[in-house]
Amino acid sequence: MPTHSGELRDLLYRDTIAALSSAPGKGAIAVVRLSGAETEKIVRKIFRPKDPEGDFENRKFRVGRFVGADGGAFDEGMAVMFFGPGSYTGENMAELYCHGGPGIVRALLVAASEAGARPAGPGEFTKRAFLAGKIDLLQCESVADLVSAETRRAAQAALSHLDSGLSKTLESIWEKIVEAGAHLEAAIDFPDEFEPGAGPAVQGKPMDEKELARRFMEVRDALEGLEKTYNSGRILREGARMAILGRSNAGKSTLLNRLLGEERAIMSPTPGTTRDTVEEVCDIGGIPVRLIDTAGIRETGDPVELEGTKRARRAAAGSDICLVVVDAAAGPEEVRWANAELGELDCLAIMVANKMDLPHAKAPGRSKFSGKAACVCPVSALTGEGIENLRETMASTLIGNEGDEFGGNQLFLARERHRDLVVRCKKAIERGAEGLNNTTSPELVAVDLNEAQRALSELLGRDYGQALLDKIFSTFCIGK
Ligand SMILES: Nc1nc2c(ncn2[C@@H]2O[C@H](COP(=O)(O)OP(=O)(O)OP(=O)(O)O)[C@@H](O)[C@H]2O)c(=O)[nH]1
Ligand SMILES: [Mg+2]
Repeated sequence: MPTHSGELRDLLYRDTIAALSSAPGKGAIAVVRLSGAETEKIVRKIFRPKDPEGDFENRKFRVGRFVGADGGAFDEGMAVMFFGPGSYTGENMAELYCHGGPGIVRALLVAASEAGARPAGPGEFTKRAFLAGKIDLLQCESVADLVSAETRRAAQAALSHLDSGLSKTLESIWEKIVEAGAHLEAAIDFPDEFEPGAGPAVQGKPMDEKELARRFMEVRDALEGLEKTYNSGRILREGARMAILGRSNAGKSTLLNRLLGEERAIMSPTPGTTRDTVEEVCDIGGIPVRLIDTAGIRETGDPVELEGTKRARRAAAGSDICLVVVDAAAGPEEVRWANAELGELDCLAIMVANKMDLPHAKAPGRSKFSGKAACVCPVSALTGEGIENLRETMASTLIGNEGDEFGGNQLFLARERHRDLVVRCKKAIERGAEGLNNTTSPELVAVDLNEAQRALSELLGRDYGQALLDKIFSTFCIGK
């Protein structure tokens, strides 16, 4: 991986940074991190080891006391050195473990600062790792995603990016584009040989226009496969919104409480109980889902209820999927009502046939909602029957199996930046393939291929500007 020398040199020789890496506030233990050329010198000034005869060894803890500029000790803890270039940032680094009181942390940061460190900016440790060529830009982004993952599954998706899953897939696409570029270049340099079956020998068999166009389409399909994973990736990273809609008294609030496992919303036999929307995040099959309980929809002259109904529709419009709750004991008219009243929402829906514990309850068979097929989940929000199946249906409807396409690695595009660049690359490849099929001059096809390469390059962080770095790292925690 290339190092990014200019900026790196500045960073390496100018300053050593320090920051609290654990969460701020009171805790049992806090971790302060340092990185930069002066790290060891600073640690020796602010940490007095219990075994003064010993010395720092790479990645080995030492017990001792933290001291301020006046030489007074203020805490007991541990220090560990990570010597470059094998460290996270590639520079000399240290982690100091102190007791997690805000007073101690402040004193330790002041001591580090007085000894020559400056406070780190957001994500500056990871930025240094990037500039030192230790990790690529996609991996940097996955570090931030890992830190902010709300569920185990979201963390797994981020981890697969950190393990270079996405980088490797993109690298293999890059290589195919470079190979196609070499053949195209040869066609430009030796135009007479750009005939079917002829052409100069470029890395193995020569390629004619047809073969090149076929290769272009292969690349295009791979990019499209990646693009398709975006919605699922976004949902895993940012969470999904799911409004619970239905007629008054269908059991929406009871369902919300059942899914949350706590009595969050008020439930009652009186229709019109829920007036305003009630939101809560829960883990559905590893996906962070914001459930929004809404006011029941019914004809009413009550202005508060009318406003509640408006808010319910607004919540539905901003949702990834809606749960349409119907009272299964109220007859088939309930489903017709749901379609008539909510059909204009035009959103993906799961139909929840509630109150299945009642003697006359009957769940509708396959259902359509807003003209689209909708899964029907028979449940009893009261007893919990069918809730596990509903959870599974919610998870599979939200994420599907797109992530499995890449060798079962659960690879997802999780950021808009990634999706946009994949689409830009795909479009350029499509234009190139079209050019080849229409026997456009190879020079023009080469322009498209260059554009595809530029997009991939930007995605992999080989080609980046300060603005992009600032944007990415500004979302990081300080200390990461
Ligand atoms: N038997 C049975 N009763 C249920 C079930 N779910 C909800 N109920 C009852 O139906 C009534 C209405 O429940 P809520 O959860 O308040 O209904 P809602 O859809 O939120 O109603 P609004 O907020 O008024 O729109 C309450 O008396 C619940 O106990 C169920 O699965 N089985
Ligand atoms: Mg309610």
